[in-house]
Amino acid sequence: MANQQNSININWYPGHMAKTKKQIIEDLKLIDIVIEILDARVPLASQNPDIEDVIKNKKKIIVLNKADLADANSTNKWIEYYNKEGIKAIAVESNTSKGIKDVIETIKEEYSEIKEKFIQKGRIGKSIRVMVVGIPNVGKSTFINSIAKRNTAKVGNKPGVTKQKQWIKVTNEIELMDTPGMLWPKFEDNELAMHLAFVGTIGDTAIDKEEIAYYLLDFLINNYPQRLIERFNIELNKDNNNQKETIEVLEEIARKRGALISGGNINMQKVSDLILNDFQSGKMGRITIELPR
Ligand SMILES: Nc1nc2c(ncn2[C@@H]2O[C@H](COP(=O)(O)OP(=O)(O)OP(=O)(O)O)[C@@H](O)[C@H]2O)c(=O)[nH]1
Ligand SMILES: [Mg+2]
Repeated sequence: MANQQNSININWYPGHMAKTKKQIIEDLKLIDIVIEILDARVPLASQNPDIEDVIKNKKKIIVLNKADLADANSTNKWIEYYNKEGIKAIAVESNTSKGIKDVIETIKEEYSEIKEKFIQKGRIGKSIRVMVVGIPNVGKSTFINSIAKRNTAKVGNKPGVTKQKQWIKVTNEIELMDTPGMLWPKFEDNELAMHLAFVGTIGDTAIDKEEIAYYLLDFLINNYPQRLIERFNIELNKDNNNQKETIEVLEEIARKRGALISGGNINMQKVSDLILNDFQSGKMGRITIELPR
């Protein structure tokens, strides 16, 4: 599917990017454990490739957030995959706090492994200091509010805004830096960029909405056909039993939902919005776009 996406070229304000990266590196000096938040539906696309470089020798825990929107089987496959790599990963629904307790337990477990080093440095009795990092829109602020049990981080914080650093007590042993490290996704891979567009992280200013909806529909036809059949009450096969073209399925959805313009033609914008909104709000059920490679 990547061949038609050569036009994707997204510029995430490089000035901000360098500044924020520098700030994160500076803040990390105070940190024991980094929590990297990924979107459970797109763990590859939502991972910033620079992260390893930035967090260097810190202990890392992966939170697969928005697990309520992802396919539970796929999320388990991801957790196994990360465990094999020696990284703890936890499925979390930050908006309902599901999985937050497991995160707290994991922080304690991970810390017990590095404790010895701190005892040697004379830092015994101090709190475990944690920082949250992730690309925009993965749910960093929602996660921080959930683990801190209060609304401390603004949901929808603007990038690059320097705030006074503040430590939030999570438990008697754990403190969290309230400034989440905002990293930017990389778009060297057009397929991954398209996946971020599916989940709404790259808006339609960067990629044409109709193109996003078309590729999403194509993905769903090939990977979750039953969900489409049920959600839109459509057939994916023609009378001769051959599979319909993606555009034919799009047209059928448009007709079923009345996304038409005068003369009975398809209202492409309306049907594209409809498909994207249904997917992003979870109305098609729990769907994962990427599996471990
Ligand atoms: N369904 C679902 N939605 C979530 C979850 N966590 C966060 N969200 C939603 O995702 C959107 C982005 O959440 P934020 O917490 O603002 O994300 P962020 O990473 O802080 O975003 P930036 O500050 O822009 O980098 C919001 O609409 C949240 O309500 C989750 O676990 N499940
Ligand atoms: Mg935020």
